[in-house]
Amino acid sequence: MVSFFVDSASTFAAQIDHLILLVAVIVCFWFFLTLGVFLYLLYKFRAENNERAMYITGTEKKYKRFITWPHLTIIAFDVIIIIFAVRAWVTVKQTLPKPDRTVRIISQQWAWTFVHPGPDGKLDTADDIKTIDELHIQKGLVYHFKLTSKDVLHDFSVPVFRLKQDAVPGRTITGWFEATRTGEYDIQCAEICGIGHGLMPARLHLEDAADHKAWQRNWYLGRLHCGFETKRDPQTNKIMIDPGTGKPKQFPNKDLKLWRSMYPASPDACLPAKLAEGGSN
Ligand SMILES: [Cu+2]
Repeated sequence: MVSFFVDSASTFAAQIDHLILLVAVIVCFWFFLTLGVFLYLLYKFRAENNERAMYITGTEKKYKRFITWPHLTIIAFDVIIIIFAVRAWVTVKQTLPKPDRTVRIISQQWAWTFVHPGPDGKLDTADDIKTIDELHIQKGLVYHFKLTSKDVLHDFSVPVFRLKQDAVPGRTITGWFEATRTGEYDIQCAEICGIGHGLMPARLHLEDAADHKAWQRNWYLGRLHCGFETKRDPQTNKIMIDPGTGKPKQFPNKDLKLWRSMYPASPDACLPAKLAEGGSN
């Protein structure tokens, strides 16, 4: 029922949805029953019937059942909810299935930085892909995330995954998810983290294997330019000039070698992305 309002895109989303539905059904049932009894009593003991209210001191045992039985019923239904809640908690927070990929998520006032494993599938290697406010996930793979904060408390919230996790400065929190569909969805910060809290959304791109690969490839193409880059003087912070030509000095782009090793069969990285992809521009 919840997925009628928000798409469900993780392996554990259904379990959370069932829990929400269970709570809603139990609460609605008792709410309407209580309301019905209340309205019935209002009608039955209305003024024109001229019934007098009874004065109950609380010392007579037989009247205590009106308190005891509702109490016991509430506890019984609480236990049912707790059983299902603990099961969901164990799945989402306490179980950590073996990961196919790991991503690093860094929160700060007021943006998300995502470090993805590059084409080698491993984090903390030379081909890692770093993005701001944009997370790319391959459908059908188990991901671990390593969540940190650079400044204050944030909360990594992905409604379609039914996942929320606080980010705590000084701690690296590991969690997991597995996407079950493709599409583009919201990521939010769910912890008031300062004046820009409302301006801290990000986009989640769920892709199949081919699209995910294409994104990695395009990301590198977009960065390589012509295989050369300018550099700033570390002392003056000015762009370094070639004294011979008077123009900015060109340094070989450090990503070029990496690109060639990863995509040996691809068109030359010096071409603009559209040309290399076979476009007309
Ligand atoms: Cu935040």
